[in-house]
Amino acid sequence: MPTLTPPTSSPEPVAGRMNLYWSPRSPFVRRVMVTLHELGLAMDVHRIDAVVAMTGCNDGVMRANPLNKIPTLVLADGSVLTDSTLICEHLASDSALAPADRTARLQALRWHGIGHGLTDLLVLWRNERLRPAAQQSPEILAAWDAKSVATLAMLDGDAASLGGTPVTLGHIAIACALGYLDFRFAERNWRTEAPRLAQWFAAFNQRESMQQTMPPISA
Ligand SMILES: N[C@@H](CCC(=O)N[C@@H](CS)C(=O)NCC(=O)O)C(=O)O
Repeated sequence: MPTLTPPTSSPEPVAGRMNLYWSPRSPFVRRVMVTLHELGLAMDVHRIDAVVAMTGCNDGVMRANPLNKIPTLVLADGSVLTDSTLICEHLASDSALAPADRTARLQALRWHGIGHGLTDLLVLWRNERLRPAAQQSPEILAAWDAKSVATLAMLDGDAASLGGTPVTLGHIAIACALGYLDFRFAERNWRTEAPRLAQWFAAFNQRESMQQTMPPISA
């Protein structure tokens, strides 16, 4: 497998380039990075390492994005995009990742929405699990469990379709959500719940874009 030179990285934005507020552990950032790799644009982005938390503010991120979220993409002309879905759709707008055909596009959007929604749910679920045990809500934890089970079952039914269509932003969003399940919910063994989806993911996960964006093993 060829080794790609990683995109440049430093604590400060570089004028005249695309600058991405980035972390290797964020599944939302990963979706943007996979999209950049699939488009052959990964080398064009300057990464700015950003540690963020719901419980605080990162001054550097806040200067670009008052919502304090990553990914935040600052385009070469200084325009700022503040949400992974918007960023991916902007990057892919003239490419096959966002098909022009109406039916294919609708399917891609649907998968993009479900993949993003599953990621959202998993991140919130993990945040709840990180709170002191006495402050965690058993109702919320049970509801997220039920919703994730239902989402995986739905996606398992779409596995043949996912495997049978060219790669879109939807495929990327679902793959990044499943990658996050492996990263943060390793004990769950989701593959027994969704074996056909697991088979699709095993193949998709071999793509260079996925391999180059694996989250680090350590916490
Ligand atoms: N809807 C946003 C969610 C991004 C998000 O929540 N990112 C987390 C890191 S994984 C974050 O920036 N958290 C910091 C905060 O909420 O202040 C997107 O899709 O980009």
